[in-house]
Amino acid sequence: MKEPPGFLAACRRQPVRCTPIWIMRQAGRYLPEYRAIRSRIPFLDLCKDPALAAEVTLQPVRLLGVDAAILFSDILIPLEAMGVRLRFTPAPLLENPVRDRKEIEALRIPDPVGDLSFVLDTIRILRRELGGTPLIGFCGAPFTLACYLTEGKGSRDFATVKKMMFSEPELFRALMEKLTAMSIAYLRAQIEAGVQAVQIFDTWAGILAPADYGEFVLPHLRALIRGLDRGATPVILFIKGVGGLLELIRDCGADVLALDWMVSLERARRLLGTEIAVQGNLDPALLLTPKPRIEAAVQRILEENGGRPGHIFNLGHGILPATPVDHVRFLVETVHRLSAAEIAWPLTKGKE
Ligand code: 1CP
Repeated sequence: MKEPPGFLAACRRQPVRCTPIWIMRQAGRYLPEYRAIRSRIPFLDLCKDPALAAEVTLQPVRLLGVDAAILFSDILIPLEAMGVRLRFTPAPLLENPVRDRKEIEALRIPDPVGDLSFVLDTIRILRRELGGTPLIGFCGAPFTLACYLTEGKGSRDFATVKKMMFSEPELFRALMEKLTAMSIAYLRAQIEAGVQAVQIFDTWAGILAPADYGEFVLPHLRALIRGLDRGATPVILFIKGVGGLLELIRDCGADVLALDWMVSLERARRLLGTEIAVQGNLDPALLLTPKPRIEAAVQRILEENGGRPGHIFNLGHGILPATPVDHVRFLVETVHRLSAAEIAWPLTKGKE
């Protein structure tokens, strides 16, 4: 589709001509082209139709000029293959939540090639269609999947999983180990099918105290990343509310840490050191504001990064459905323009 824009180079902390950008939830309801397809087909059916899933994955690449595509699917999709009855309304609803030993033991570990072939077929179509634009695969992290599995739906505090974690740690561990094994097989299959980076969404891990995160969750995340046997494929980790976990997370094995807007890029960089790249971290609500406000926010984030290699621009969480498409296009163009000027400046200066 176009020149390799430096997304993979930035994941590896190599120098780039300008800061690459993609957007969490970049395919979705704010795009009229997505809504047109969704009006004809339920969400789950869309995820299972490789031609259509590939089409909605490509929409933001074509319409916005982002520097990477993310596979169109959902973190909860593999849970269905584990035996969970799943519905989207569009919020997810799990009809048979998993809360006791019998229910955990009944969860099966899917064979991605047999049970999730529609995901792998979508990846193969996309690699043909995308040309030089890299494709990101993904999965939910074991803790975030456990949140939905035990609660049966979204929640503000996910008290069910916390209660299990604190009062029945052996049971919780059995669940986490099963989800880790499933995620390793699933991401390995995605990499084999052609994704060029993977993002692990541990969206809800930020609701834990750092000590509890370190004791109950981090060992499983490390095992997942270690188990990928991924060669050069970069791993990005996203946690909403990661600011309190930075020191714990820096050695988890991920190549890139995705940051939300509640932590400054400058502080995160200081605490993380130079061995890990960062992604982020615009507040998605800023895309609802006039363009000069968006431009100023981009400038501030680039300044906070201070020209360090290994920065991928993104939002701090998913794009809001009310976002004007024109503002997203402006964001992509602004990140490219301002970062190119900033990166070129020291290079030119050095030559004088
Ligand atoms: O009506 C519709 O079209 C369904 C809305 C929708 C969409 C577009 C859902 C239901 N999921 C998705 C796609 C999706 N979900 C993608 C691929 C698209 C892209 O990024 O461009 C990805 C990567 C996800 C990941 C996902 N799903 C996460 C982790 C990321 C995050 O935002 O924190 C989570 C927590 C989910 C669960 C989920 N699925 C759908 C919804 C509305 C939710 C959130 C539920 C909640 O608030 O708890």
